[in-house]
Amino acid sequence: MKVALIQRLEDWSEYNLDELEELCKSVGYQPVYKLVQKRPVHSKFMIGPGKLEELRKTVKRMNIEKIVSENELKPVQEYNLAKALSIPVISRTQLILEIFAQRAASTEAKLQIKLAELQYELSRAKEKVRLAKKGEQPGFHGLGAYEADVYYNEVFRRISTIKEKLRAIRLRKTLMRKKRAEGGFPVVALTGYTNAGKTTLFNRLSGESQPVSSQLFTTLSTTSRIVEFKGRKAYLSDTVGFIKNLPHLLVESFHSTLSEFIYADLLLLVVDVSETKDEIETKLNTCLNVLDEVGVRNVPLLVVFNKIDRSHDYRAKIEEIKVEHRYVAVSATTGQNLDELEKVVADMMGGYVRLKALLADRESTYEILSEIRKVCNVLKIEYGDGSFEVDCEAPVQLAEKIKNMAVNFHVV
Ligand SMILES: Nc1nc2c(ncn2[C@@H]2O[C@H](COP(=O)(O)OP(=O)(O)OP(=O)(O)O)[C@@H](O)[C@H]2O)c(=O)[nH]1
Ligand SMILES: [Mg+2]
Repeated sequence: MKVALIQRLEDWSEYNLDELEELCKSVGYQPVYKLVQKRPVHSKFMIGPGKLEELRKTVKRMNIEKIVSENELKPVQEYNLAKALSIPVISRTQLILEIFAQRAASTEAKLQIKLAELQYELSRAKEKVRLAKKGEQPGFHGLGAYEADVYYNEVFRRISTIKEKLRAIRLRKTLMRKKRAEGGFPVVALTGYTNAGKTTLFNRLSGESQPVSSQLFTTLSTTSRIVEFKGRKAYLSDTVGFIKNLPHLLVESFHSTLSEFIYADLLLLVVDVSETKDEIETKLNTCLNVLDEVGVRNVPLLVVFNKIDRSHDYRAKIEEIKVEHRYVAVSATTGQNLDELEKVVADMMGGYVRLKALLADRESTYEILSEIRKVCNVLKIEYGDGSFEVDCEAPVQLAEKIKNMAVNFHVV
């Protein structure tokens, strides 16, 4: 489907149609025309009437079937534009919702999208109802004034139902998280801007083959695998990425996915270092801000500059950005510097203690020895004089268990 992109700029706003173009391609649209106008908002059409006329002619000439606006549109502006151009008009928010709706696979992701869509609808329903009552926008969705009220209430009721279902899923997830914590492995979470290479890195480290692509928002739901970092096992998880100006209602609906990071022992914030310095900086800050917004504040964070194979001057760019966090620079595709990454992750992820213990040769000892072999980074297990000498790095919970059984125990 051929689409035209429009953006109205204020003095303070930034041109963003290149990213909008990528988003359009992600949903399968073919952007064929871009219109940018610097002017104050026009109450009826958002853009000025002159530009609108220009756009109308272009739409006809190029057989454009849809308009995508970088700016948020009021219902009345959306209505007037669509009427003047005789094709549908959507905003960046709706476009992102379309991508998510197209890709959502898990029940939770589907419910979250439905919730975001309904909340978007609700935020606009009030104005639509008002317009319908005033007779200014007669019969939107084919509804009269009375039906408009009914419609508003119906949206509201459906939102409550979905929230209820999501609560149930979240409860189940909390229980699963608890169980996992009892397993004792630290949780390492991949995060970062969409398309930074999170899944490529996840696949590299875990030996998985989750879908990867240059389209935005390839990953929408979370995957976790046990991965070893220099002998230390951890749950590594990969999830949905960030984007600037993420519609607030999407932040809200995805709150549960993003807030999982609160429970992580370490965050790997993946950044595409092959882009321009300004781009890198904006995206890095966007991610840090969203993390802060969803309440992730006290989790250790490692910045992973990715795609160094595509940038010869990445060192200079990193230098200029002045990153406040510890960082490593890697290529998930070629594997360059991943060894260093693994070392730093093992060092930063916490949750492990190095211990030496002496375990008497009893029936119960064999059970714990097999657990140690499975879970710990074993440096030495030796038998002599009726007991086992153990030197290992163990998750804290297991270390506690070993301590309770040991004849002799100390943390190194
Ligand atoms: N050259 C190069 N390309 C990479 C590297 N890592 C990832 N890519 C490419 O970057 C694109 C995005 O990779 P993904 O792993 O899907 O990125 P993501 O962060 O998971 O993206 P979303 O799930 O869409 O948010 C793909 O085309 C990858 O092949 C790298 O180290 N070098
Ligand atoms: Mg991904």
